[in-house]
Amino acid sequence: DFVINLLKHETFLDMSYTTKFIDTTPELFQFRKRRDRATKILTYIADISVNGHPETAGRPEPSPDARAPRVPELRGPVVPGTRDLLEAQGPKAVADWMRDQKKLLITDTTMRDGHQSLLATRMRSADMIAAAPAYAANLSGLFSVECWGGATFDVAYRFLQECPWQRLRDIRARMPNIMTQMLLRASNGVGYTNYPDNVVQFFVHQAAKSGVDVFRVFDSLNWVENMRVAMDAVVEANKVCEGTICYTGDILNPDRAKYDLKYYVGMAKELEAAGAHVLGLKDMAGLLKPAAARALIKALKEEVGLPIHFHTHDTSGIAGATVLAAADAGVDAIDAAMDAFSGGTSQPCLGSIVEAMHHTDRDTGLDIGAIRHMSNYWEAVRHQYAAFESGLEAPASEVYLHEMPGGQFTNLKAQARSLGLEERWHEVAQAYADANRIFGDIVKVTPSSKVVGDMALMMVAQNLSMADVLDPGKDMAFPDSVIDMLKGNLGQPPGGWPEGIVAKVLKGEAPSTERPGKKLPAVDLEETRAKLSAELNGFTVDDEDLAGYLMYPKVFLDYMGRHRQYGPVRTLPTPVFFYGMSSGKQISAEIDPGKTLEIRYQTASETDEKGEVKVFFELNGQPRAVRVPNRA
Ligand code: BTN
Ligand code: 3PY
Ligand code: ZN
Repeated sequence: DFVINLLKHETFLDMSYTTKFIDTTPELFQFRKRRDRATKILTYIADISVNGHPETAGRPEPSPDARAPRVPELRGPVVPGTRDLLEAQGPKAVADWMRDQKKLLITDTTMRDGHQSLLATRMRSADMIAAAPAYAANLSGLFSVECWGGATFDVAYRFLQECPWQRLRDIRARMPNIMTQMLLRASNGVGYTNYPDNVVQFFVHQAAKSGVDVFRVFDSLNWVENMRVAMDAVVEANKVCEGTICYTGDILNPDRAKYDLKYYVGMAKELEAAGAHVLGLKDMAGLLKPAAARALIKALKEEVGLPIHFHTHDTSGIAGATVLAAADAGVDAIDAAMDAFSGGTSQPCLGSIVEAMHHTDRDTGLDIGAIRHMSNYWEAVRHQYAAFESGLEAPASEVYLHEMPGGQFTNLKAQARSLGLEERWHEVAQAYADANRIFGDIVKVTPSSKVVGDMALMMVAQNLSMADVLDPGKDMAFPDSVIDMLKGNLGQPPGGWPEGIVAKVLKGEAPSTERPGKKLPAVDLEETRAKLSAELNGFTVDDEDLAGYLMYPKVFLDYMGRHRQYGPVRTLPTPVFFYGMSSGKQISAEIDPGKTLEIRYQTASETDEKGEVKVFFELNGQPRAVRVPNRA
């Protein structure tokens, strides 16, 4: 056993071991605890089959006779697409091409914002990777496929027990002709707080290397100063830098003059000067109304030289009209989700937009049949995630009151539920609007939206009005996120923070008005890697792991711990991952290219005196049994 452990150890394999290796590598002696990956996966299946998955407990189940997802047939060879243009001629050529051609270009958001906004970000990599070849073969005319970043990064580690980087590499490899796209929160990376500049640079560099082509970079307060580090890193990597405006307020409403047409044109010019290849217009809550879109896109087209890429959410039910108005006004590209993942808090319907443009001068050129087939696949995939449906049943004009981003809506609702405030949801919506005004009317998008949400929940839970919160004589404890934001740690909003609330929350302490990254010391990457490796008993920490750890230290370590116990569970089919197996069921799991486990669930014993259940499988035709505790 010792020799086998030694020979298989990565340090040994890459010849980097020293004579101290045996002393410094205690896991070489852990023969009993080390189990092969097949046993780990069987243990996971057994555990879930006996105890259920904690994330789906008490939630609606998929219908037992739901159709299994079937990936559409490939309609022909993979022909060159936007990725080929980027690879051959670089990001400026992509931007020129966008402007020079007439089609309405489309980004498919199903694999990122679609499930982030409808299913609490719970879509697993396997369901995306399976679809990638059909995208490459049947939908090569898409501008890009948004499949990474935003909340998907930490949810992958935290709840899905899988590596987000591997997801990216796998999609990239199977979809070589279409640009991949990610959402990057500028200095907040894919996290909720500002990171040191060198961490942001390291992360962007690695994302580009692992397969991201288009980086949509935004700042949660629209502070361009705080976007430069991330934008520069994208430009440096020779990838498409989509410098992005977050849209809030209403340019047609004189009472919301803070965010008027002039404000947005000014910010667009700053982004152009900062080196953006494409101008992103991110309407994360779906507040841009059709008439306003017409005016805004027209002004931006006139005043800025960059192609424009518009993103919105359909919470109000009229996002389709807004997209059509934007198309009419000359927007270059828009975001939409495949039909089965569209509508509500998600993006508007991709197939319907393609149909609306058909036979017009902005025909998308996409094959509606291919879209239908792809959407049929996504429809069956969505059924498997019934546990994560939010239950928003109808369009809601209330979004113009609270202005919550589509990606936050369902989350905040769940948070409200867990605090026993579900019945008071409409009060939460009003409090969210009030909290926004308390902070001076800010852009609300991750992470600033989370701060506004925390404040709103506190107001409802403690029955505090806006006047109570603003009253300097009324003492109260504010959420940490509020204190942090008003200290200046997320940066500065246009016009700065209102003095009254800053004085009250910080109790006289002076806030910072500098760019947070300016005073955060650089992280020593190699020292961090070495410490992490030691903490993981000598595990070889590659750049992807290191970048993941730097974003989310605890989440990453917890993921690694579970990975040791359960193995590569990302290879399991989604129903098995969430619900386990039952007698007679058989599945395949490809744990390495060409190495497939054929797993058949036989039966489970009664719970024994130790409280354990013995679960019997057939693994590649051989009987295998594992014991798991019965926690049910
Ligand atoms: C998660 O933590 O939600 C995802 C990883 C899976 C954890 C497994 S599921 C079976 C066992 N029961 C638990 O409560 N945790 C582990
Ligand atoms: C994110 O940052 O995850 C978002 O989707 C913001 O809209
Ligand atoms: Zn969005």
